[in-house]
Amino acid sequence: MPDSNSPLVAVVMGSDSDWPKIKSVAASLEEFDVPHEIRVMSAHRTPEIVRQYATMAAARGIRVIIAAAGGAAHLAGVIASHTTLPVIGIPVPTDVQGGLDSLLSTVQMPGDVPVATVGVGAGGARNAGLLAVQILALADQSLQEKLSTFKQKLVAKVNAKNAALQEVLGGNR
Ligand code: RP5
Repeated sequence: MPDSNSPLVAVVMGSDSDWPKIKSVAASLEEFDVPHEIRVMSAHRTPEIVRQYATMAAARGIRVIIAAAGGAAHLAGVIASHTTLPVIGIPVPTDVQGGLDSLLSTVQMPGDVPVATVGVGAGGARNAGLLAVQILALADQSLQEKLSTFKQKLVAKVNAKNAALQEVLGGNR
């Protein structure tokens, strides 16, 4: 039986080489105090581990799975094939046009097996964490309140940037 400290979000990636490119996913989960676990597993190199992990995740109390992979990026799709949990895919940047290979192989899922794919790179990884928080917030009032505060801070942040730019422009634009 999962306890209150049990991870609600699983972050998995195809290789440890992905971690430096996607670690902003963990920062966004930590910002909202969402318990999570982080694992390396590969759809191609450890297919049986991936199958078992995806199959057991819901019973372990996981509510959202975030899967990052690069190149022939099949990890998110394979996980989605083994679970009814929502799966968010992070395409990891590569040398092929910045990660276009990862993006297309993550996003172009066949009908019936959805993977909510975010953008390539650090912004996408951050959004994956935030999207997981938003999914959890549907059934968690305190997370909803934290998200409202987060949105208000965004407005204040952009307003401050606008004010700073107006200073630089000297009121001439
Ligand atoms: C993918 O292959 C991984 O997600 C990684 O992006 C890529 C390369 O892996 P390594 O060769 O660096 O282990 O499965």
